[in-house]
Amino acid sequence: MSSVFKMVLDWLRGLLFSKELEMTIVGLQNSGKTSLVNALSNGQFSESVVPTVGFNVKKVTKGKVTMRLWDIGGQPRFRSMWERYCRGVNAILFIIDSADHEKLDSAKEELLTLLERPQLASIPVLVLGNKNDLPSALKVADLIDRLELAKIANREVSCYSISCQNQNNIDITMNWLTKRA
Ligand SMILES: Nc1nc2c(ncn2[C@@H]2O[C@H](COP(=O)(O)OP(=O)(O)OP(=O)(O)O)[C@@H](O)[C@H]2O)c(=O)[nH]1
Ligand SMILES: [Mg+2]
Repeated sequence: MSSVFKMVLDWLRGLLFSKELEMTIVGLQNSGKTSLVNALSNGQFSESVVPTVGFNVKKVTKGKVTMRLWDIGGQPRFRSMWERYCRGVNAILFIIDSADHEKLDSAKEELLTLLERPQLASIPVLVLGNKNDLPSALKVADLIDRLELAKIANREVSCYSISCQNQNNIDITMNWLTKRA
């Protein structure tokens, strides 16, 4: 009897305290969006991830918080979908390959264009400079400068330097996400 009571209590507790969040991950192709989902969900890394066609969605639970992570393809043909999948979410994650200097301007342009969309006003944004295990990766302060993140007004913007390959700063990324609850 007491175990049934405990089950009911746990169920009620779950109903009262659990939170569900929706997050969308965007960024240019090859930046590491799918790798980030893997790093957050099971800590696994692969060098041969298949490029995302369309989108994937994965549920990740941390404590009382369940996050539904929308991982959208980054190739040009999928970018027109980004805005639609970012509407109404608790946070937008924008991933950048911080070691791919040639693509930084293009990444910045895509980020600013997305954030100009009125439908996405005031949604918090986390910019992640991925691949910091590579020697040519930009430091976080340089990334903030280069992307002119300080100029973004009227929304919360954070920026971390991470590596999905060696799990660097995946813990603080997870903390940032769960704090949206
Ligand atoms: N060195 C290094 N390579 C990484 C890291 N994260 C991802 N990669 C590699 O970068 C490549 C692209 O990773 P994906 O996760 O498929 O990138 P994506 O942003 O999902 O790409 P699309 O689905 O095409 O938009 C893969 O070869 C990964 O192994 C990292 O932290 N360090
Ligand atoms: Mg992908």
